[in-house]
Amino acid sequence: MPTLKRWLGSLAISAVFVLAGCSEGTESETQAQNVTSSHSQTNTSSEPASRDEPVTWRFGLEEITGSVQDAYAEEFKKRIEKSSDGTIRVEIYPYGTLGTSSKLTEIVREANVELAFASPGHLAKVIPEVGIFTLHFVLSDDNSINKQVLASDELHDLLSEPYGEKGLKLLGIIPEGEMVWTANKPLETLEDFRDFKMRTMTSPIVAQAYEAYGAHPAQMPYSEVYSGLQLKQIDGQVNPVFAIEEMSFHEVQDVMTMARHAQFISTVISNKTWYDSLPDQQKQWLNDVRERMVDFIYEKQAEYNDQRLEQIKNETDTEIVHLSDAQREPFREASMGVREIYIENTGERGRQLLDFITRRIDELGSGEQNTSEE
Ligand code: 6CS
Repeated sequence: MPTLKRWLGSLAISAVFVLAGCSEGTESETQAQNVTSSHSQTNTSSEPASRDEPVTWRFGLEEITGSVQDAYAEEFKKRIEKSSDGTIRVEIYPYGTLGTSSKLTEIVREANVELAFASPGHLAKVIPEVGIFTLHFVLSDDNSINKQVLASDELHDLLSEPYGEKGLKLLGIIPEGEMVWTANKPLETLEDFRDFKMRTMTSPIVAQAYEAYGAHPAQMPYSEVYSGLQLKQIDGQVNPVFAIEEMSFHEVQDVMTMARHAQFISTVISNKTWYDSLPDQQKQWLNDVRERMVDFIYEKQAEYNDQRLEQIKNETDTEIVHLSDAQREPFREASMGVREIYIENTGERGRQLLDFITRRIDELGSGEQNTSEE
């Protein structure tokens, strides 16, 4: 019973977090310290001590084993270990072993872990510009268009300064699937959101998106969502299908509403000083691998989301509601004010990011090509 197994996994996450008395951003240092102490025998500097002692890159995930982030990290590990002929080893730390998303970012900034996922829904607390990826109705419904924009050098260049100022290097912008609302009723109109307690990730800009719909957003870490739904502390949550299935959220919710309002986007980060001081050869392996993994992860996330949707349809009586373009329109209109809040928070850099993404999505959507980026 894979669902039960995964649920036990997520129960273990909650237990670890509750025992550690942590919440997103206020968690004790203990779990992060464990990673350094339990690997005190491992060479984590960038220079291999000898052929017999490879360097180790630790990779922290915000998701459990079997997730999209896990698929990325496993493939990254395979490719880096192969390119480096075993002189680099990658150790993967799934969600629950190091801490919440905010904690992961913190330990990468402190250089206690070399690589991690950092999703904008949490990371925008630290880097407000990255909140661009949490805005609704910005990206295209067509992921081949999103890929051309999100993997472009121009977008990475616009984000590298905000990441760099926080001691981080942006290594990849990763799609994880369309965001889907879950609740015990269909969410088809703004009226359905009135006074609705919607769990969101922990950055204020994500919560503002749901305030604009009339909801009461409740920001909480991923590990607390299942129990929050079960105990009716929250009425609903939003995540891609693969995550809804593997975290068993559909087991405590009756309806999934697909409004195609946003993609779940995550980013891969490293400590900037660590990255800058990598030997040229290692940096090249890293950059070659991450560039070549773009197609892999677009395909993999689609496969995971499609498979898990089929599983939910076949194995549960979850109701699945698709909003029509006409039904989406009031949400699109209500979301526009949040773009102004984003620009107020981020100034000129945010405006440039928003202009760049919306312009490129429009151009590509209307068939225009900018050959300098493709
Ligand atoms: O909802 C969240 O908090 C999380 N959702 C996913 C799909 N990945 C990581 C993130 O922390």
